Amino acid sequence: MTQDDDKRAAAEAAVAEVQPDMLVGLGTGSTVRFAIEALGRRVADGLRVTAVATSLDSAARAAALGIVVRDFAEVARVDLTIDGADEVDDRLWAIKGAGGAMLREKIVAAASTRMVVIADASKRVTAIGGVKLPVEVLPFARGYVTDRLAMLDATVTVRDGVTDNCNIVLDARFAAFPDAPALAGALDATPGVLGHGLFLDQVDATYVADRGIVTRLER
Ligand code: ABF
Repeated sequence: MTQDDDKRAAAEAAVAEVQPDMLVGLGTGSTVRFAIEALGRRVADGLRVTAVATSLDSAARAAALGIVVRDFAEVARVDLTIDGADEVDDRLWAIKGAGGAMLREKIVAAASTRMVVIADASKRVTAIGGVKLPVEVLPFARGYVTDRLAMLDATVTVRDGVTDNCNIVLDARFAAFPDAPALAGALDATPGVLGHGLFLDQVDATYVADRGIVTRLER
């Protein structure tokens, strides 16, 4: 049983939730790729659904499998979103954004009636905060936001390249992870911060696979 087997098992368990005529939100990352493949198989078998994607990569992968991908700008509500995470704990708090798609992921999650996170067991932690926190920033605000993060005791690395939204990502490493709701509030209130990888209220359920056993946790 490999890590990919567990990613696939978690993904397939979540895709089993998809019902006919749903508008499905597709997250981003290697675990979600298994979900897109599983959904593609169900569509090939006759399931009628449409999708929106949180990244250009996921949109292209879904379209290549015959899944109808709609422009999210034309959409107000999504029925079910399936996304990955970098860390998730049993409070259903997650850190996302290693793939750089967290801003679109959070918008799609907010629009979703239900949002589920899929992961292999390596992502499950006692309490989130061990990985770097990605922060999407307007390039104009790079110096200001870097300074604000330093004042929150973070060591900041500027990621190479830009996001699908043409913004930059600052990866913030905290020696001691702060109180997550307070940190999310501080980031949300910082001009120039467009999004960040703390997902504290968005996740309705997790599917975590460990050596082939999938455990679902509900909020
Ligand atoms: C997205 O992809 C992210 O929010 C998260 O950073 C990442 C997880 O990717 P993977 O499944 O490849 O670990 O879901």
